Amino acid sequence: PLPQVLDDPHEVERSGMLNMTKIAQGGRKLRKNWGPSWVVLAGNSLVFYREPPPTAPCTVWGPAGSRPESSVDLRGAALAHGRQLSSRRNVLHVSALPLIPEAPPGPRIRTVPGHEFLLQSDQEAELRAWHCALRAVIERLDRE
Ligand code: I3S
Repeated sequence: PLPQVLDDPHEVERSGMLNMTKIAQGGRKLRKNWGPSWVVLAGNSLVFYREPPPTAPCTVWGPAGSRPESSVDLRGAALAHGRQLSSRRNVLHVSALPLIPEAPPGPRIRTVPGHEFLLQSDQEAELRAWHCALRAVIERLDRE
């Protein structure tokens, strides 16, 4: 059967399995808890699911009807290397506000306490591709 794409106007720009840990929530530091996550980049959102969709092609959202574990708005998000924050290799540090669908568009303040995640892959090329894709989206949103 064809994978069911969730009802969303945005096209998925990138999706895949990454190791992920949230390190702060609402500006409050959290204890690390690394685990695999199905990560979806679409529109202005970065969405994390506990599980990939059943057929796991590279262009769909999480399992149909499943709730994301977390999602953030990439408008005003910050991206940095995570090497100071982890002993793992190929780590990316993402800071962003939680996604609020009703939030009005417009510039965000970068220092608002938000969520912070570390994303990691043992494959350097994979993490680099995520870094490029996220940077491109954040830069595009900054110009909007
Ligand atoms: O930044 P930290 O505290 O060195 O992160 C490590 C710890 O969270 C550790 O768990 P404990 O909470 O039981 O100490 C994790 O198992 C490690 O993976 C964390 O470090 P890395 O370097 O893997 O991000």
